[in-house]
Formats: sequence, structure tokens, C-alpha cells
Amino acid sequence: MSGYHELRDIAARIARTAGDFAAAERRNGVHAIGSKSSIVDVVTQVDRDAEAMIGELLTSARPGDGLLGEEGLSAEGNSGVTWVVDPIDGTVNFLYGIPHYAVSIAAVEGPPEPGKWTIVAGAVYNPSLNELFTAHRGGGAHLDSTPLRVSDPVALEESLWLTGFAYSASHRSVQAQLVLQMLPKVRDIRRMGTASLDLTAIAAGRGNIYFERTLSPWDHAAGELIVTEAGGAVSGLAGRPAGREGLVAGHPDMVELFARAIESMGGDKELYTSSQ
Ligand code: LIP
Repeated sequence: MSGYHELRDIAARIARTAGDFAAAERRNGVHAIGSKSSIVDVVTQVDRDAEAMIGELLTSARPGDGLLGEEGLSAEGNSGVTWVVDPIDGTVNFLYGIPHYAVSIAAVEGPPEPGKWTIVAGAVYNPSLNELFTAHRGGGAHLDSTPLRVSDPVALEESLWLTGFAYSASHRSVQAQLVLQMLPKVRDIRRMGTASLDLTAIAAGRGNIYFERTLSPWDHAAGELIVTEAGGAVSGLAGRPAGREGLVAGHPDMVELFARAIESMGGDKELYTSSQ
């Protein structure tokens, strides 16, 4: 078994390769080739090609590991490590040429499921800014070689809240209700469109709190470790694991403050039934 720092180095190298590939393809122009969970949830050929590239590079570096990716990448391993991959997080930004998208790659031990996994290494790479965020368990979080630290706690009314919205219209209506109640109480809200970069922003002190629902494992695995290794906390709501029913990230005191505020506004009401 490699050390976690070696897994981080593999994630970093491959995230950079795939991100530079995606950015080069973007310069030639891209278009949506289909939609997934709803008409607004698009996919491009570059998402698929980048994921295939990442799968091949990971398999050649670590042949016994499992794979789980947004565009269908899936393989069972026998090493106890699974790579959780978002080849292009922020696909809608990518489609429109908004330079705010990322490749996110995490190594997890145990079942590759939020609440059951242990995230041990991760990298999130934004090719548009040439920013590479990395972490490994117990080794701290870095932006390139600079150590990261979450921002100190502030009052609710001084907090910048990063968030995002679901692809499902009914889930969006629930999210809009919370925004309606929360917006007058905070400094402001940012919806930047890339969950992994929202998490790395929190790790870098570029916001006070991140809260989003309906996330998939590949949206948050790497960023989640980067936040906790930067001294932050990541939590679910109402005793549930951080994941698709909700994920709050920030300084531990801010997570506590926001989780209670969201719960008091009914923002933790279950969105998914067990069959969904
Ligand atoms: C998207 C995110 C976005 C979030 C969406 C979705 P994709 O990932 O990063 O910020 O709000 O729900 O998960 O689909 O671009 O990989």
C-alpha cells in the first residue's frame, strides 16, 4: 500500500493532465451531446473523453484500485482504495466558456459512499487559473505549495455563503425557499457553479460557509478532504452524512451555526426517498 502522500501525488498529476486537456479542447469550442438527470444537466464529449483518460492513467498507476466516476467510470478493485472522479466539475460553466470548472479526483478507503468512506487523498485542479488544490489525510491542504486554512468564524450577517442548486425543478423550489429566508441574514450569496471549487474556496478562506444539497460523491470527495485538512469541518444535516441530502463546510463553529440556522428554517427536510 502506498502512503497517502503518494496517492495525493497521483491524483494531482492526473488532475492536471486531464484539466489541461479539457482546457485545450474548450479553446476549440464545445457543445452539449446530451443531458442526464434533467434537460439542464448536460454532458459534453470532453467530459467523457477526460474521464476515459483519467481512468486509463489511474489504472496504469494503480492497477488494483477501484474506480467510480460521474460519466460511468466504474471498476471494482482489490486494494481497498477507490478513486472517485469528476472529470469536469462545473460542466455548465465549461459549456458556456465560463473559466470556472475543475477536475476533481479523490482516493477513498472503504465503500466509495459518503458516510462509509474514509477520504485519504485528493486533488482539485482549475485549469483556467492554473490552481491546483491538494490534500492527503493527516498531511494538510495546499494550493500549489501554499498551506491552506479556513477563515475564522464570523457572525451570520457577516458571512459569505457559497451554494449551488439542483438539476431537478422540484428540488430547486425547496432550495429557493431557503434562499428566500437566508439571503436577508447573510453578507451575500455566491453561486459559482462548481461544487469542488466551492469547497476549495472555503479551504482557502475565500468564503465563510458552503452549503449545498443534491451533490453526488464525485462533486465533494476531494474538496471535502481539502476543507478538513485546512482545519475546517464538513457535516450533513439532521444527523445524516454529508452528501446528497446536504453538506455544510467551513470553520467548525460556522458549520455548527449554519447547520442550526438551516434546520430551524426547515432547510433539512428530506429530498429523496429511499427508492430514489
Ligand atoms: C455540478 C456542480 C455544481 C452543482 C451541481 C452539480 P457537474 O457538477 O459542481 O456546482 O451545483 O449540482 O453537481 O454536473 O458540473 O459535474
